[in-house]
Amino acid sequence: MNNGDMMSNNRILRNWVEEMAALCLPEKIVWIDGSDEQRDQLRAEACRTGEIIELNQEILPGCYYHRTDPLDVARVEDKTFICTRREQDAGTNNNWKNPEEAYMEAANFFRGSMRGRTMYVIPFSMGPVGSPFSKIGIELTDSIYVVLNMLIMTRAGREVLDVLGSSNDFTRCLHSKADLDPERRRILHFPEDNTIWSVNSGYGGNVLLGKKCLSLRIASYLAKQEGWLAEHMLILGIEEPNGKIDYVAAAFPSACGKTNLAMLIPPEGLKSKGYRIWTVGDDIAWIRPDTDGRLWAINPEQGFFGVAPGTNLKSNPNAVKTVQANTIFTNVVLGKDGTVWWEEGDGDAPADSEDWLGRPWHPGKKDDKGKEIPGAQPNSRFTAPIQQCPSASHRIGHHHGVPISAIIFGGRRERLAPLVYESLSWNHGVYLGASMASERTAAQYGKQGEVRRDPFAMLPFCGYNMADYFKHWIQMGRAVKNAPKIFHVNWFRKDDEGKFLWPGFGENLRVLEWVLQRCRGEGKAIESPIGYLPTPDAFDMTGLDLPKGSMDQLLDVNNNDWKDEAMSVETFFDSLGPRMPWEVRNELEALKRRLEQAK
Ligand code: GTP
Ligand code: SPV
Ligand code: MN
Repeated sequence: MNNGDMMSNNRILRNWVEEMAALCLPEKIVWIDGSDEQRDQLRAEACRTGEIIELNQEILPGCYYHRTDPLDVARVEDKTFICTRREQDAGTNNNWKNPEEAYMEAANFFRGSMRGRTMYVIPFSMGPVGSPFSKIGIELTDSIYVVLNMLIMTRAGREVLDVLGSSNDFTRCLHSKADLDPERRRILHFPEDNTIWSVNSGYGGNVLLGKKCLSLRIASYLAKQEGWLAEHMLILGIEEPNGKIDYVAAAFPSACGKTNLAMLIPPEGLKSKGYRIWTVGDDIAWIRPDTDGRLWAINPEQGFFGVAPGTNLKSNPNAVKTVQANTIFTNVVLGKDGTVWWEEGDGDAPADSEDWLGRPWHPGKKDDKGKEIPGAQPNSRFTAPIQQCPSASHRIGHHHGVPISAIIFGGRRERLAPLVYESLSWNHGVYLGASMASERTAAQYGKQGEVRRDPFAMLPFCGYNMADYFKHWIQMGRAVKNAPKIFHVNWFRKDDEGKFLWPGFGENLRVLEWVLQRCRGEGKAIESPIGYLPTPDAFDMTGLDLPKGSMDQLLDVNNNDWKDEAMSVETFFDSLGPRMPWEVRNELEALKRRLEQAK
């Protein structure tokens, strides 16, 4: 069976689907049309096979549950490759494979991998269908879970094929779960062929190929050539009492607060000023210079794939409201009553439940060594439509996106980085992005808590040489007349007892308020060696009492620590190879000089 005849007469597309089917040998091929009927059929079929579990439809209408393989719970950076003809084009930031060798090896893993299964053909648009900002991809997959997620995360179905017409301009995305063998797992990108191959995984970023693979790795490569930016950034609008909305874009590494900031609720003390927050995106921004000399951004996605643990009515009420319907929950606790739960969620865990591994579980359950067993996998997630978010912006579907007033970089730093500071210039702002670092979280494999450099939060996502990417950012600054100001934030600084100094979440609006003041040429600041720092009285603290001395600690810049930091940044820049742009090096030298002078 193949319903392709009814869907598209694009010969190039049809031939490619046939060719990939000849490799993977599915029993049948089904094209995804985007209809509710087809989605309902797929849900029913996946429930029959146990691929997903229907949740309590009275409490959670349209919601389903999925468990991944226990060894398949996050992106796999060591199995992710950029396959360019020349190794230096991938850069030291990427694992590299020769394209021919990569295709050949993976073809062995794909050969016959869909035997007895269905191959689904998902036509999807990243960005509003038909917008000049948007890109089309076609994902072939043997996973209904992937299809159902892609239907939430992207605009998928027949209308995308109508826009594609007979064109060759689409990203070829091939995915097979195969047998989920971690050793034979490969996430391969061929930017020179506009192609992605992913095999032996069934988890999020590895397999929802429109997300990190297309919208960041492939898109960043295209953006460099076409003169725009594909970034790991949230986009949010801040509406002021006078009705004016300013939009900011912010890059934080995985699991460092993008989803939370994107849908923050103004804290009590600031509410009376009449602020409203509008969510445009929580993970990815495509940014283009426009004729007005400003940068404009769209969110290419139309859903959230958000971290579940820690999401509750206090930390992120908008997220809690978003996931009440039409949501897929992955690797959380499953109650016998068909509800879900996760660590630091709302209320008590269901008394009778199973953990993410399917074992009987109750809160406080301990292992042999007396250690508490978490019920939800730390990187467990929800997939939910952005339109269900109470703060969803009415501009999400706009073909032209929103104008960006400020760009913010940030990371998870227990020490060193102050709550917020402002760059001295665009190039200095590029330096702030280039020198970003953060403590590792559950979204990555590897030792958690360890500080690693993660420039622009793009280390795992830049589809080409990072040094060339820095240069591209420098050039973008020259290309726009009214470039946004660039800031750095750190919500995660701790005191000597290891407690967070800043309450974070909704309170972060106080910092954003200062950021916007600075963009208008207002806001109190002093010049420090690392950039403009707010004065301790610069924030509106109505309704928030910080312990005495906290603000000083939050804004402290320790010269010796920063000198060490500069040395560590230098080592990192050296590791990126000979293409490091002189402008970024220059910013590092200037920082060292300023630190020296300040003593
Ligand atoms: P990805 O989806 O992996 O790209 O992550 P993300 O950047 O969207 O991270 P998310 O907003 O899901 O936050 C991840 C974790 O950071 C959660 O455990 C949050 O509770 C925590 N977090 C978010 N914002 C803050 C904050 O302002 N302060 C503190 N202390 N923790 C925060
Ligand atoms: C991230 O890790 O930055 C995510 C989750 O947003 S995933 O889609 O799995 O990459
Ligand atoms: Mn992310």
